[in-house]
Amino acid sequence: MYTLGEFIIENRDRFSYSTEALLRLFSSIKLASKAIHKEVNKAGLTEELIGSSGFTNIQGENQQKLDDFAHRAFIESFKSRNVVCGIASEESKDFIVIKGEQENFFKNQCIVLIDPLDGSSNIDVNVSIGTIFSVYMRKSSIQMNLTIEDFLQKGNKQILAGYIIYGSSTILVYSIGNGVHGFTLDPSVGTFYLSHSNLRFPNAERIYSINEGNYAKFSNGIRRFIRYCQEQKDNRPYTARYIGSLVGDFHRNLIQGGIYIYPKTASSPEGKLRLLYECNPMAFLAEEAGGKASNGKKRILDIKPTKLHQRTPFFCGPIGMVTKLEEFMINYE
Ligand code: AHM
Ligand code: MG
Repeated sequence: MYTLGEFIIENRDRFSYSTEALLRLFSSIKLASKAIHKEVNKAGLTEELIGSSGFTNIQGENQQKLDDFAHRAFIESFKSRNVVCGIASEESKDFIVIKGEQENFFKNQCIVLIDPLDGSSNIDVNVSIGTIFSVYMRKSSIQMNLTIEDFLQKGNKQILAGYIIYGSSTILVYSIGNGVHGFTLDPSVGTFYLSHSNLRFPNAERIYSINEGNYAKFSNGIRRFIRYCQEQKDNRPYTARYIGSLVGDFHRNLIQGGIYIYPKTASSPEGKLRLLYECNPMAFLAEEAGGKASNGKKRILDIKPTKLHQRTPFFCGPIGMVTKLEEFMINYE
């Protein structure tokens, strides 16, 4: 019974910043995720938790009540721990500045990018949803105001990334650059325990995950890759699995061996998923787990962002599968 807190302290050596900062970050993340776990698990019981909040977010998407709850839970949790100076969230047009009580080198130096509740169209139907988070050190001097450039850093500058999946159990998966580790919440005591040590994509290539309903809108290269997935290989084609929740699809593919595919389409010419708080953290985890993440031409972690809510095509999974998909895109576009 190895708790997340104990694990962080014993495995902090790859975290080049302060252990205190790391513990404060996780204190915020654990608290908000437990509050969301509690709400998600009773969502079917009360009208106050399911359905639309009545607002539209910056993406033009209908905000769900739990999207709003999760956004506020994380903001409040980070605000009170003197470690974060700015947050950008899927649910907020602009970044949010947090003024620390005492600003010194390791306090209030972290920038958080977060999708508080991803896959929220699955809330009302009791299917897995998740939180995706990503942390950087601020670039600007602590004497200056935060600027947008503090948030528009390449993914390869992340110091911490992870997700929480609210599924048949609630699991927190993270990396600080020393592998990918998963912790399952025991709700009876409110503690995360180590359950998935050093997660790696298995050698098996088994699954492809894509919204195939968009087939007619895909490029030739993507269509050819889908047909390749459906061909017999070692007596069976790849299995298709897609639940429309990036965290859920990624988590399954990480454990069972599969590729997640969200290409650009005729109606989403830049892709659907957001680079900063969906793709970059997942790409960081994928690489730490021995996999690969690409926009079809370039490593996701090397893309220089230009906008907070920038979108990108996203292909992520075992190296062999992602490389094969890139070849199809080059050869058949
Ligand atoms: P969201 O942030 O509004 O929930 O959208 C992101 C989600 C991802 O979790 C998921 O993989 C994708 O959108 C599903 O999109 P689609 O319904 O077009 O397949
Ligand atoms: Mg999202």
